Amino acid sequence: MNEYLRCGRFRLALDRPLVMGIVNITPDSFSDGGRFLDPGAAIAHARELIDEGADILDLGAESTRPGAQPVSAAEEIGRLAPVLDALRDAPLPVSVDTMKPEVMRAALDRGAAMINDVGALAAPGALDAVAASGCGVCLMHMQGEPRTMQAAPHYDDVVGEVKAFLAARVEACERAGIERERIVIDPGFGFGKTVEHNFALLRGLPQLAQLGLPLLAGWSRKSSLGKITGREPQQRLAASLAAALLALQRGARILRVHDVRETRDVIAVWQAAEKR
Ligand code: HH2
Repeated sequence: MNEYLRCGRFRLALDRPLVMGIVNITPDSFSDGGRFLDPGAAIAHARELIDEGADILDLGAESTRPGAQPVSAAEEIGRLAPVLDALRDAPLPVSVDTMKPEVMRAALDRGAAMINDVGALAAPGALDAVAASGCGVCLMHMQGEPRTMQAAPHYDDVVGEVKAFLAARVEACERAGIERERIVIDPGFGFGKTVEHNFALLRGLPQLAQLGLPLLAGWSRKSSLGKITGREPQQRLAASLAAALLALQRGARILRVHDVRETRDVIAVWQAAEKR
């Protein structure tokens, strides 16, 4: 694996796990919808996550929760723009969680250093939008699309299929001129997956790590954790931290989370145990 991840003007060392803090500028995200739709609230939350020790911020302006309704590119850009402008000189890379090439280009023009695409740059023009800049990119696996993905997810071999998909998308990136040192891969916990699929993928992280790229894990407050604990999204912190630790132990190198400070403590314990 590369020793660092290149995200625009940033180079993030990969010798210790990184925390990606989530800022959802949406009315309908599954765990914090509406809390940060106002730009001032989103900017304040972003600054709080930086103070808590985030290594990357991930701004999302369209919810991808199961059943979410799509948002237009103009609406997404309108939500992102004031927050990106306020974070232009932030001391860390700002990522934008979007599937739309138009939004990617607008975000990169406004200083975003990374694109996080739950569609793995499959939309026409997405590979080119990312290739044209020096930004980092997260390629995530999803079966289906958010509106319907949890209806009846099916795999014969979930780990093998997700691994083959990610390998193919990495190859497509490289063909388009996106260097490996800019790429992160993510199995997409909760995206067209049952509870069993998600835990099979958690156990299978070492196989995905064989692709030789940094692995991102996004378990924070997800519904599989709700199903096994019986808790609502706001009460899933302990379960999220347990999942984060299990993901670290199996090779995840970037944790995408709502609760940055608490996740940093998990990493500190893991590092002490691993002597890293
Ligand atoms: N999960 C969510 C959104 N984006 N991106 C990556 N790479 N990996 C993930 O696991 C992932 C993601 C869903 O979480 P959240 O942003 O909190 O919710 P919503 O999509 O409802 O805004």
